[in-house]
Amino acid sequence: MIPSYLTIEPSVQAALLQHRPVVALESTIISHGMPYPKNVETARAVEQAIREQGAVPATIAIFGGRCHVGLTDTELAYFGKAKDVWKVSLRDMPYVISKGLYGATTVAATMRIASMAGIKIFVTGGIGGVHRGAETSMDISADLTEMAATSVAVVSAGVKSILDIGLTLEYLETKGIPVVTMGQDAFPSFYSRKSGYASPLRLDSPAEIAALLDAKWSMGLEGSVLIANPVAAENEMPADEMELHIQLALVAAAQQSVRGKEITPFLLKYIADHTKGESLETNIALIKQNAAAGASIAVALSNMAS
Ligand code: PSU
Ligand code: MN
Repeated sequence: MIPSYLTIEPSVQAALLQHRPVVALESTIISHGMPYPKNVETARAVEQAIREQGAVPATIAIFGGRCHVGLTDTELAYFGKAKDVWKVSLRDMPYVISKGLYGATTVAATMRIASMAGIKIFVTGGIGGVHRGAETSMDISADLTEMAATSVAVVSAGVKSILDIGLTLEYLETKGIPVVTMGQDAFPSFYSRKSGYASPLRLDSPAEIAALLDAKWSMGLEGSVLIANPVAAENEMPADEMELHIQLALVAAAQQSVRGKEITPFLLKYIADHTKGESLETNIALIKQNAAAGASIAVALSNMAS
């Protein structure tokens, strides 16, 4: 029985019923993460990259008082253009659902809705985490607490250095969330293949990652696994150049008293605007690479079950 607050698109529902691989995608990246029309082009290309690996994409968003798992092309295009879309983390879900508003789901909200639908693998660009200065601001993303609770694996290009990467890794350890980097020892920092931190774990193949997920969940260890997929060398941006833009973005955020849920979108937009779109190209490349990686893991996981 599908609950009344959930709408599952027919191709996604068919795949789930037949235990075929499905990959969830977030919608904040479409409505708040990239400018139109690149956002819609990217969302379509990401879905295509998942299909090419033999999995079914399910972009997740909220509208009409329901959580939608899998969007039609028209719905996806609407999210790309609309100005009145809420950024929805867990806290905002009941409000946006009860008011029938349009909501783009963050990592936390997307994971929870994916879990309601029975999807185990979720692909994004970068997760939220412990912010720089969190020791006084207490700004820790609900993405991390959600990852502690919900058994959906997250594929990302690591953690963006707008956050405190060291504290984010500590928090993930405290919450018992395995952090695995694909194919290298260094933990990546989204735009760059390195972060200055070693990855707590390394695995090199989708089959090994699927085996880790199966081991975790079959032991009843609830919660996520953070799978870091480093951006390809030809698409990476120099870490020291990014650090300069991040420092300037943080100063601007402080001067303009940006707070709460607005901070992450503000920092991301500032950096995109001040790197002349170069960071946007890296962003698009890495999300497609993550989609292919996540789909291969979903395929390997569904092969284990059969
Ligand atoms: N980090 C990125 N790109 C993103 C986000 C974070 O590099 O698009 C978005 C994701 O939707 C993530 C959310 O779940 O921001 C985290 O927001 P907050 O820090 O307010 O929890
Ligand atoms: Mn926050």
